[in-house]
Amino acid sequence: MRLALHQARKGIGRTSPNPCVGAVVVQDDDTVVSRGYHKKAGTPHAEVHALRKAGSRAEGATIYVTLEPCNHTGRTPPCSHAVAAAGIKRVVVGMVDPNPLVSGSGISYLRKQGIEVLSGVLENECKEVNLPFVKHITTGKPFVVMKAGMSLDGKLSYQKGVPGKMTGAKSRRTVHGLRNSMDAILVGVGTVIADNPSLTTRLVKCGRDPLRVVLDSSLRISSQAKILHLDSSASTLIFCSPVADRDKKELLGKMDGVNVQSVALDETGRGLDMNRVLDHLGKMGICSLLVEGGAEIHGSFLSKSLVDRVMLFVAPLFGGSSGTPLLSGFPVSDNTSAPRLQNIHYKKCGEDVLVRGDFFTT
Ligand code: AOF
Ligand code: ZN
Repeated sequence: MRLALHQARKGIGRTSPNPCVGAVVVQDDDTVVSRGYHKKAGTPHAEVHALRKAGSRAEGATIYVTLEPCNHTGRTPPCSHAVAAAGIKRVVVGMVDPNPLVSGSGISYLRKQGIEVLSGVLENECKEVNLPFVKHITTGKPFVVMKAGMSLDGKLSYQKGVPGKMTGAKSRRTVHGLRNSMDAILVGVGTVIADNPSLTTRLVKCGRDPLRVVLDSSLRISSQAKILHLDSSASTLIFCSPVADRDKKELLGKMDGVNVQSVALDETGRGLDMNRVLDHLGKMGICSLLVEGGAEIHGSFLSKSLVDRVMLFVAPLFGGSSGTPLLSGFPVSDNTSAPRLQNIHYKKCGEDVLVRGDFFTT
């Protein structure tokens, strides 16, 4: 199953809205016959790749697969049938498929064919690989990761509205790797105006730029902003309010690789309705979203409990009192009401410390 997980991870950030799945065919004497992984939605599933490579050597063998084999005809035929037809004797499954079209039916089909099935092997590791798929298939919304690079005193910059480096080179490379694993990156227009970021994966070998999303209710973005002029296959999607300037909306919408989408305001009437933004992205097949700030965006995602995972890169320096804090518009009154992370990991990242934790339990 570890080998199958290694296969599955090769697809991270490339398979949405489908899962990342790995499969390994093994003979009785523990010889690995073949491996396969799911590469892209609409193409053959992991099991099919592994079975095709195995050919007649699948007869009487065990297949290890990180996700229960599907049992329905989607864009591809059911893998449960392919597994049975190949003469597989035993199926070892990492996790049950949360897709309502499958959800245990693949396993019961195989058992009915007289095939031995063992499920739940390295289940947590298998779930970790597919957190975006699980969130998306069960809620229609993407898995949201809040990411920030900050000082020891929780500052994103030294002076408000002026970009300033906090974290080191290793953290920046790690962030580019993280972007490469996500379907979309979201920032507020304040960040675009202050930092003029590219939001690319340029520090990653063979990186793929995710969709860039900007929340800009009154379309303050400059048509010269870098993210609107990148030589990249990924596009930029701007969410604005229904009353945003029509001429500006039309002008931006005509730019190459730029789309503008209006979305209703939230109940305060001041910000865009984040739930609708997430639903819209989910409908586009975006399963994972990296929220990169700034302070208002982080504050509003946290206050609405829309964050699934937090990744904070903390630099060993003080940002000082004139800088932008990590959060804005999100007062916390006491310890009991403070959002508290679970499943916490601490990792050194060059001179910085990466703090990672979740707001969900699996
Ligand atoms: C994949 N790759 O390796 C496995 C999947 O439209 P289809 O036919 O590609 O079916 C997609 C569903 O199949 C997906 O939502 C998941 O429930 C199941 N398993 N999908 O793309 C795979 N094993
Ligand atoms: Zn399948």
